[in-house]
Amino acid sequence: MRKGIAMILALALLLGLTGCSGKQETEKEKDDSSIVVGFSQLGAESSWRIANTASMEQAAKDFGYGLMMENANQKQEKQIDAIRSFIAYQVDVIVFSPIVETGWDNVLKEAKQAGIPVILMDRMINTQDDSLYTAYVGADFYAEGRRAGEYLIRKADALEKAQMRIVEICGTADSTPMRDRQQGFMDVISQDSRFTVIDSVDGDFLRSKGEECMRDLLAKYGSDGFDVVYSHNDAMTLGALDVLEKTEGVPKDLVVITVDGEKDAVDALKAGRINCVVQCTPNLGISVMRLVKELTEGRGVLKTYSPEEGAFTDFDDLTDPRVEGF
Ligand code: GYE
Repeated sequence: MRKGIAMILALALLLGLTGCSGKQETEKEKDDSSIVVGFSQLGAESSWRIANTASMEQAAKDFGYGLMMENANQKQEKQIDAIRSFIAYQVDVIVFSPIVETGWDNVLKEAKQAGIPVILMDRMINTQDDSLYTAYVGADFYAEGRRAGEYLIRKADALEKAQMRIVEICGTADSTPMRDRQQGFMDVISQDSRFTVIDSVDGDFLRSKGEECMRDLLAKYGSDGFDVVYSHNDAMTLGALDVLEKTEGVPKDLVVITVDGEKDAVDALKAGRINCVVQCTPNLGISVMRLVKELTEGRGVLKTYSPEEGAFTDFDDLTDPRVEGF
């Protein structure tokens, strides 16, 4: 009899325990998987962007979060629509990569009224009201521009050039990386009388536009009309190189400076087709999801988070295995 009672108790305990731990597990799973992040990606214009999207998807998976992703194909209106749909869906956190800096206040006020925190990923916005976003995760583009300028000074010294004419192929107008990569670069080189930017053209971060810009620049200035190409991303640089390398009379020591660090650009650096690759990492997913976690757990977050970055140049030992692209 006592044995029977003991067995029943043991069984009850066992069931209770399994029941209990089973319940805890489902609750934990539900906790994570019930968090939904609305992510408005701006487009698919470059390898950088594609790697960035993949990083967000992977990180959401790793954290067990649901990811509602909308790709805006380079259209601000589409991003605004996506953000509105995330608000209607009552996602836990909105993440977006603003294609341009201006024009977000209204939709972000709606998000704020709905009590949904907003993380700006990759690019910044221009607003008088900083309370419209909770945090920014992305590169310090101004520092990237400065790195490009500092490289150029070192290169001009090494080549013993008295004058260098620069053409600049810019990223999307009114976007943070375009503005700050330009500003950082100018702040460094404008102190030095050897350098003149003879033209700045809009390449919209697209490879096809990079090609087009280079064709126009060559037509306008001739094949030996400039000494430096400073291009705001690898996609445009690779497009420009396609044209340059088919053109007769381009000086052998033309200096090519690019930003991002995708594999094709780093390979082109190793092959001597590019001189300097300023790095910009697309792998922001983990940092973003960490912030989502902190926010959904009610913890405060830092307003700005920028990853450590550097540059690969033709002054480096390019056989070092750490010299690799994404
Ligand atoms: O450099 C470019 C992309 O915003 C940092 O956008 C990003 C830029 C990147 O299209 O390749």
